[in-house]
Amino acid sequence: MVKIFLFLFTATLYVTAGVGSFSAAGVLYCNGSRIDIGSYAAPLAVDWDGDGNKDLICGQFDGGRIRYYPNTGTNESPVFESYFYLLDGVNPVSVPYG
Ligand SMILES: [Ca+2]
Repeated sequence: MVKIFLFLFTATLYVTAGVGSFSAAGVLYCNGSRIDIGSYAAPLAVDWDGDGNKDLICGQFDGGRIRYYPNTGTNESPVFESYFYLLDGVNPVSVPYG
C-alpha cells in the first residue's frame, strides 16, 4: 500500500534558500478509505476544475493512467469523495510507465 500524504506549506523561512515550513503530515482519504495509488504514484495538487480549491491529480504505475480527485472541501481541509481517470475524450489518458 502506498499512501498519499498532505503537507501544507505554512511559512517561508529562508526565501533565498527556498526553505519553507510545513504542517504535520496528513493522510489523504477518499470516501472514507486511505488513498492508495499503488507503486510509483506521482501526485500533484492543482486546481484542475478552476473552483479555487486544489484537487489531486495522480499518475499511477498501473496502465500509466492518471487519476483526478476533485476536492469538495477547502485547501486547508481537502475532501475527496471520488476519483475519475482523465480521458482523451473517450479513452483513459495513458503515459509511459514501467
Ligand atoms: Ca478545484
